Formats: sequence, structure tokens, C-alpha cells
Amino acid sequence: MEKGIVVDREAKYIGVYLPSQDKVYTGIPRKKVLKKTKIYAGDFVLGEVLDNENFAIENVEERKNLLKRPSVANVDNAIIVQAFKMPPFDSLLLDNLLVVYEYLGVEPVIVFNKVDLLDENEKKDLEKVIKIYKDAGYEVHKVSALNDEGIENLKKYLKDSISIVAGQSGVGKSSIVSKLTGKQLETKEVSRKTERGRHTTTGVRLYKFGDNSFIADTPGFSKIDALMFMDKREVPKYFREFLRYSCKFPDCMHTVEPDCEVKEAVKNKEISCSRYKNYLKIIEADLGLLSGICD
Ligand SMILES: Nc1nc2c(ncn2[C@@H]2O[C@H](COP(=O)(O)OP(=O)(O)OP(=O)(O)O)[C@@H](O)[C@H]2O)c(=O)[nH]1
Ligand SMILES: [Mg+2]
Ligand SMILES: [Zn+2]
Repeated sequence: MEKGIVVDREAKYIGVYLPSQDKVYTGIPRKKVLKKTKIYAGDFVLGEVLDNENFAIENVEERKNLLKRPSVANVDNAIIVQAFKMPPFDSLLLDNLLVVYEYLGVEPVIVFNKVDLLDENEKKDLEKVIKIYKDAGYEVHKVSALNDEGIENLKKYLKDSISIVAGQSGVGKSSIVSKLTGKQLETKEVSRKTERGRHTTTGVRLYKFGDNSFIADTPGFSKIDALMFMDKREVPKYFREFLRYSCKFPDCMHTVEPDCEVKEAVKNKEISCSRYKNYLKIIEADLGLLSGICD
């Protein structure tokens, strides 16, 4: 049997890319397959080529994850796009997104776009922010979808993976996807019009680019609150740099507990105040806790 990846999923249509043929076939699932599961973009499917156009799907591999709205399976990376300027950097949104994607089992990749807009001072400020996230343990890229800076590096990093993009409106998600894939994607205006024309646009498409990489043209979360996904008590598990410390209580929330190593690390500037402050905001804790720790 041959293995393919579902790259196009709209209404009844299933597009399956077969690497061996470098071509997209119409996937026709056998009845026994549909009895077991639905089929999503990102699914790895096994089956056989029937003719020049059709591929019979005999089996769907177990998914490592399944993101909703839009539905994409087996997502390796969430490219979290931020502009440092226009729109201004929103560290609370970024920290919320980092928590949520990590919780969903997707590796976050932080991308600062529009670096072409920055003057020397702003570039220095951006470097400070980048250091915070690199020190915390995240992959960080600087790019410009306008002049291509950093795009090749990002492409290399995304080798052999399935990615989606997330981040607030206007940061350049579509522009980055266009640069990575070399495809001129539908602009916002166009997709609005088609939405009015066709009542439901539930379709999801993965574009192939670079070295066996795929990216969804439909954005992930642009606004988010981690507590919509998980209980407060789970949030500290998704602040990577906190995991390096062992507090007196294993379930320490790093707020009012005695012998809290995380708070100690914030005080010593091993953990960034901005990250700790956003952590307190996310778990809706009293920001008075910052006094004497961060000033
Ligand atoms: N100067 C500069 N402008 C950029 C860059 N990338 C995108 N833009 C511009 O920023 C605006 C928004 O870009 P989009 O790619 O539409 O942003 P988006 O994140 O997809 O926005 P939504 O679809 O609304 O969520 C457009 O006018 C782009 O031309 C960049 O690297 N530098
Ligand atoms: Mg867009
Ligand atoms: Zn603690």
C-alpha cells in the first residue's frame, strides 16, 4: 500500500498528495474506513492508486493531534506570528498562545515579522524580547515577508512538518504563508466575497512547500484565553522555564506558597518579569504579588 497525506478537505472532496507520484489524487475512502473515522486535512492515509485520478483509502493512521476550527490533524508546529510594530507586540497574547499550543501537543515557533519597519533602537528592543523567549526555551525567528529576510531559515526549520499559523489580525500571517509557499493566496477581501457566494466554506487546504513541508492557509487562534482550554492549576506546566525549578510543593502555583523557587528565580532575574506577570494575569492572580519581586 502507498502512503499519502490529505492536503485538501472540502465537503465530500478529499485531496490526497502522494509523494511517490508528486501529485494530488481524489481520495475515495472504503466504507470500512468511514465507519471508523472521519478524514481530516493532515491525515496520513494508506491505500492504492486506482487510476490517473483516484486513490482508494484503505486506512487512516492514528493522529498525533487534531486541531479544531479549522480541523487539521497531525500538526507539528504552530507558527505564532507577532509584529514588533504595526500592530504593536502583544506579549500577553503570545504567552497565552504558547500555553495553549503546548497544551494541544503542538510545538510553538515564535516568528517576529515586519522587521523591515524597525529603526536601530527598536531592533535593540526586539533583541531583548527575543532573548526572553529563547532563554525560556522557545524557537524564535525574525523575518520580513516584505523583503524576504529570514524566510529561508524559517523554511529550513519547518522541514518535514505540518504547520499552521496563528496570531492577531494584520501581523502578516497570510503574507508569510505566501512567501513560504510561493503561492499568491486569497486575500481577505476575496475570501469574504466567496463566503457570501458559497454558504459554507469549511474547506481546509495544506500547501506543500520547501522540503516535504505543509502549511495550512487557514489561520489558527488570533485571540485566546488559556483558561478556555484548561484549569488554572495546569497553566504552570506550560511555562517552559518554570519546569527547570522544583518548589517545595510539587503542585506549587508560584504565587503565595513558601519556598517557591520560581518566584526566587524571577527575583534573581533568571525568569523574566514580563513572563511571570503574564503568568499571573493568565491564572487571574493578584498582581500585588509582583511587589518586591519585579520593579
Ligand atoms: N512592512 C511590512 N509589511 C508587511 C509585512 N508582512 C505583511 N505586511 C503587511 O501587513 C498587512 C497585513 O498582512 P496580512 O498578511 O494580510 O496579515 P494577516 O496576519 O494574514 O491578517 P489577517 O488575515 O487579518 O489575520 C498587509 O498590508 C501586508 O502587506 C512585512 O514583513 N513588512
Ligand atoms: Mg490573513
Ligand atoms: Zn513555586
